[in-house]
Amino acid sequence: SDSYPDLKRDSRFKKVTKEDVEHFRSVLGSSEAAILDGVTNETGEEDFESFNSDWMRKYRGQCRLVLKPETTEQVSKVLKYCNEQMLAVVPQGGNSGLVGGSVPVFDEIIINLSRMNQVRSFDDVSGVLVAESGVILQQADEHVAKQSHIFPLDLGAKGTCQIGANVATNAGGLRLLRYGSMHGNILGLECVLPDGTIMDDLSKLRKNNTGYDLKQLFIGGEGTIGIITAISILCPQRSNAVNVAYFGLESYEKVMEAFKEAKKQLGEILSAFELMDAASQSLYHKASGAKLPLEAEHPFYCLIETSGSNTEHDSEKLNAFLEHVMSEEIVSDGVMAESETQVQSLWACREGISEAGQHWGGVYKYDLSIPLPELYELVEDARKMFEGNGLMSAEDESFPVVDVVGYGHMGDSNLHLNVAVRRYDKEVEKALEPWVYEWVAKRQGSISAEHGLGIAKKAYIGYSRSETMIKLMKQVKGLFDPNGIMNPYKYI
Ligand code: FAD
Ligand code: 2HG
Ligand code: ZN
Repeated sequence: SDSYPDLKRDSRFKKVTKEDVEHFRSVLGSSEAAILDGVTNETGEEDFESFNSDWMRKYRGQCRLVLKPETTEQVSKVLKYCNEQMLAVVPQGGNSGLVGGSVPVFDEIIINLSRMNQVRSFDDVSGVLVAESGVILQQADEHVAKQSHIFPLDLGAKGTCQIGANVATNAGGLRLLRYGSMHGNILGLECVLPDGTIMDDLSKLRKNNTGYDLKQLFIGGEGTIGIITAISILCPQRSNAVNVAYFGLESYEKVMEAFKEAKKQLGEILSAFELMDAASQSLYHKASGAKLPLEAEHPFYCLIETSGSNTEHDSEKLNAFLEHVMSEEIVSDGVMAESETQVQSLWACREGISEAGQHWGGVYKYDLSIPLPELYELVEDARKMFEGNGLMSAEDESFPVVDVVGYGHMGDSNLHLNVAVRRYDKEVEKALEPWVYEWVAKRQGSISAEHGLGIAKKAYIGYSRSETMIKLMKQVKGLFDPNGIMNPYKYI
């Protein structure tokens, strides 16, 4: 593949033939909704573009066959055949992943889950939702909202990403601080193994200590050991009192103090604590044209959300907190949303940064776990590095890097470092990698907090996992997928 000069197609994998396509038609039917076929007919490259190319337009495969099963049985038949025929596959959800994991590297068959989009059941007493993998995150949330519940995950790509893929990536998002990770909220999974076996573990139980918890291997497995076809997930009660505030602060030390105070004073109602630096807000402003909430510029901003069951009780707490952080000069300025529209526009200042990153042409994205006291130093060090090596200029277009921005899920010690560039550039890549990973490893952080490894970070897993751990992972991979057909060339 042109995109991957260092990789070679694995010759053990068969190339898709006419007979294979015939077989898939016999399983899935011949409708265009079920099969996008460029093997036996003239379907043009452009029809494959949205499947072959990732959200950042950074990774591109050359698949000529997209299969869209509608049932678990179909997934099972398709995988069993692929496994017998040595046809490599890539599971694909909404294709919003940020590490190149959801697109093929060469000619792997894409198994796209978007047609498996039925809610199977929702119980408003226990809060357990059972739904198929292809349900869009936002639709899952709207479904349970009708019965006063909330999906325990929220992220900027909610309009396109799918819940099965959210599990496959162990997505973190904006409210992990409150609701915890997929590893805790998933009660059961239905998965199809490469040999076609349907692993029906769609438990609705909160507690079930009966041996190894195998479903956990699929959570964050990034489609390398099987395909998740349905999930069972615990949805909490939806809070009827939601407040959002946006603050400007003078230093990162003050942000840490504000976080401490928020935990102390808002405790059980705190549902998000997000960090944005000045550069991230100015980039968001430039890219979207939206007005920023505060008049003056501050070096840092944070967004705090509270969700509780009693409006009066929450307001009292929030007011006490605001008074405290203002009078102690922990925050310099702030606004509180007074309508649903304002809630949305404050959140947009945070959620919109990811897309704004590409405003100048391209972006290098790093998603890191770093101990809180050192979290922002990485952004400062990256800026110094680019100033020192002469690769960065805000004005001069002959320099590749425009700006370095930092933001993220402060409440989870998760920094997003985005390097906005005018074009993708080898010099910039050489300066950043492995520099970023070494920086993070030195502080016992993680080189991927929530986006996964995919292909983007595959060479760097050793910065966060020991040789023993990697060896065990490879053994697990070999056990579930002895032929290696599941999402090959990626991290494992
Ligand atoms: P895809 O991108 O299609 O797939 C992701 C991976 O999962 C691939 O490796 C794929 O092979 C595998 N996969 C997909 N479906 C299945 C399945 N059914 N079974 C097995 N494997 C499967 N991520 C966060 O964690 N937190 C955030 O806050 C966040 N915000 C984002 C904001 C924006 C604007 C964007 C573009 C992305 C963001 N992401 C975030 C990353 C991304 O949205 C998540 O990783 C999401 O979970 C991917 O869902 P998807 O349906 O797009 O999956
Ligand atoms: C977010 O929190 C996402 O906005 C995306 O995880 C981060 O684009 C990024 O780097
Ligand atoms: Zn994030």
